[in-house]
Amino acid sequence: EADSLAFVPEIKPGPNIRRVGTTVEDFEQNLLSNLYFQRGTTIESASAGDAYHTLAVTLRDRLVDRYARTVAAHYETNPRFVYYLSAEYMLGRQLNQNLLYTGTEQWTREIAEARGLSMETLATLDVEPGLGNGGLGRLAACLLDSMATLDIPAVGYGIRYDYGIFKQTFQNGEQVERPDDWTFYGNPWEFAAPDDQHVVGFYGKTESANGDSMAGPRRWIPSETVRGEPSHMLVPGYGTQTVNIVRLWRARASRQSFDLARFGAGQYGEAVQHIALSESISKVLYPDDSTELGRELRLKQQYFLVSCSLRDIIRRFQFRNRDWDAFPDKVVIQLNDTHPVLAIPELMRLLVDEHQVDWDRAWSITQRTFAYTCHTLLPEALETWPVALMERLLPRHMEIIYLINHVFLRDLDMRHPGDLRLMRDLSLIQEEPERRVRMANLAVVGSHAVNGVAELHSRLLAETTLRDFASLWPEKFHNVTNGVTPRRFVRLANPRLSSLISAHLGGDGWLTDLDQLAGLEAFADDNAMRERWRDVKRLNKVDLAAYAARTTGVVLDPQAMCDVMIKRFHEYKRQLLKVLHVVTLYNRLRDDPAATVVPRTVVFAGKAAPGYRAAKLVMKLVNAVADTVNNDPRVAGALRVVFLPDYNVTRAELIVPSADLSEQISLAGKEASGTGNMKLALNGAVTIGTLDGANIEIRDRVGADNFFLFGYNAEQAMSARRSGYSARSFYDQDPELRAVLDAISGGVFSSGDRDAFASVVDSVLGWDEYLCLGDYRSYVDCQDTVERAWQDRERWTSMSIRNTARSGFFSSDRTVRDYCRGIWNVEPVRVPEE
Ligand code: GPK
Repeated sequence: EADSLAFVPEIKPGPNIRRVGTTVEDFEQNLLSNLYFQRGTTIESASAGDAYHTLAVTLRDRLVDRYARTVAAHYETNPRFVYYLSAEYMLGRQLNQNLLYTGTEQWTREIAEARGLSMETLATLDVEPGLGNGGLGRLAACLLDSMATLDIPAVGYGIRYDYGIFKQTFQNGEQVERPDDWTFYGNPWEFAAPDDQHVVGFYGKTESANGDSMAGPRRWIPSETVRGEPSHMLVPGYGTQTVNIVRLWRARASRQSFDLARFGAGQYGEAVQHIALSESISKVLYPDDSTELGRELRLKQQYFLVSCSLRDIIRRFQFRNRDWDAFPDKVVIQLNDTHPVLAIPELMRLLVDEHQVDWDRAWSITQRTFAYTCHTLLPEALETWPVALMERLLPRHMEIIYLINHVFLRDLDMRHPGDLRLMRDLSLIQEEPERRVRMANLAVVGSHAVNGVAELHSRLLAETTLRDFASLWPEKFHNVTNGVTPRRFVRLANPRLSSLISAHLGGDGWLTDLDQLAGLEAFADDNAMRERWRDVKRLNKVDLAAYAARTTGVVLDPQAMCDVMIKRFHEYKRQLLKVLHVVTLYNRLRDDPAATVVPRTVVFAGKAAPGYRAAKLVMKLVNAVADTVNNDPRVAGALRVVFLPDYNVTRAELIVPSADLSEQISLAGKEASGTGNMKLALNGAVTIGTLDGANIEIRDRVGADNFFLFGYNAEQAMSARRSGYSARSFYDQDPELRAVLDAISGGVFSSGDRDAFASVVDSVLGWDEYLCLGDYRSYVDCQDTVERAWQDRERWTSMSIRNTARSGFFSSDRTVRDYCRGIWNVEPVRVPEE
């Protein structure tokens, strides 16, 4: 079968790039014409779905015009491209973004409302592609947005999962996962290119192509193939003409896979079995966050992504270039964690076996091409794959990995003769208890740059997890602190605050130059500003309360402090510590209903990996505590707890703008960076947090006076265990903590059932891996300080304003600039308007 139809997706400069109209009349004409010709209906008979779909393709048309000019400019310039390889993208809804980026928001509102259609209705028809789990996937989307905004030539490569991250509901307080069939009604934002497939091989054997050297060239004869079918979505920059793309691969069975004979014989299941098997590769996103998952299908997914993307990258390179040595001058491939690290042996294979480049030259090209971002320190998140599985699934890649390892260890032995400990630790192969390939080691050896995602994380990577590599190649190691896009997480999520900011800064230049937020500093103690700032928060909270009432039935008080903990459920993030605090407040109120406390709404949201029992039990505890608290008249008006189901980008855009207090309470040294912390600070939430991840940098910038700090620092957390940490001693010595744990284990939140949460309490009283009890007193006291600060309304508002004013650094535009300067060495390419 032909590899592909050799369709070349490039658009060359020429007279055929169209121009979209510039008036509201043109826009309305485009809408009517698309309704008629694309949707095949008339204005009289159009449904809301027709309207949505038509609007989407009309906006897409406008972006196509920019995209065509972008590709033409790239063709002429032949610049170095960033290729971002990521198994996850959490793009968020596209409609409101594209209305903003094309400047058609107002027109659309007028046209829609004249026909009795609200923008809110249209927005709810827009489905968020949930092609990721959490921070890592959302970071990928923020970086794409910023690269386009900064005119960086870039393509994002990923997998077009049929089912994204599961939909979360609760039954008896327990998480229930339902499939996310996100394209059920079609996806108007994407362009499919079924005539541009790549063939991907698996299994089979290798044989020599000339001579017997493993250094190749060798031939790999796969025994199974599937096709990768691309589609792409447009990634517009804000305030610029650049439109990049994110190209997503979908697995398709080869054409001969349908068994007509069996179907004819009535064996309908068997007839399509082969198709189902092949297509299972891109069927579903693995819903695991920060845990390694050794499943064959997962490894196939990873290789599928890598193989299709590299073939595409090489074809794009060859379109304008011939000499392989120029490859790293035109291509930098950023590996988003270890998931796409097979790209390293795959590029070696393509160069050596298919393009006759000799090994040493290929290795130099490969190392100069790749850069690797590590997103964790948790050992359980560092991927390794059994050698036996790799040998079976990807026999040629395994040979290549062995050879890379051989050369690497030989050089290592020359630099550090006889250091067997070093060889064993740095080897790409782990020997005990089972031979496995260490993907992080492969990534470090095969890349010219390795980065962590916040200062502390990058330091700890170099001092602990990747210590020996960092001493070997100190120049490879970088820090690039994460960031978030202010377009989505301030302008789109929080239009009220955005207007207020623009009014005080004299325009919306801050949206592409977030350091301008510093101009708000001058108003931090201004009474009129503080009044308006509070108004914005209050109105946002009214919106949130309406949503909470509609979806959960829980009634929230917009005057209460809105205390939010929104993130994946994971033990290291310590939702449990937050629960201990909530129960503390509850106990205090029950003991003394007259106690003057600050009215507070605690908002939780987040998903847990379906197989992560400990996290799911904490989740159930949150729901149980919420139920008890919300139904206890003694605490009504003082404390409310709500768990908003199905946290995703859309939900984040709703919750973040109403937050007063941002909970960033992971055990120090565990959260690589965090990015929710940045979104919340930018929206004027004050953080209560540990010295972990980017919290440290947030506190450095917003100032210690505008940040509530508690708990162990990373060094203390690491040494606590060595100095005989005993969770039990905190329980014994702290009556308030004792009362909290006794209430949970005594069945206060489980209708008297003492077994329901016993394992939560036992595990925290026993080993307490994440030192919840050790940090409890410091946390609860700090929360008391928060309440005193809240009672000084004016002062709190000033703190809130200063959080926004001083968080400009956390724009993902700055992150992308850091990558450009420190790692990518790429230049922007301006796309002309005409
Ligand atoms: C890190 F290792 C992982 C992972 O598998 N998934 C994921 O979302 C997160 N992450 C970190 O936990 C965050 O601290 C960080 O901000 C985010 O990646 C982006 O770097």
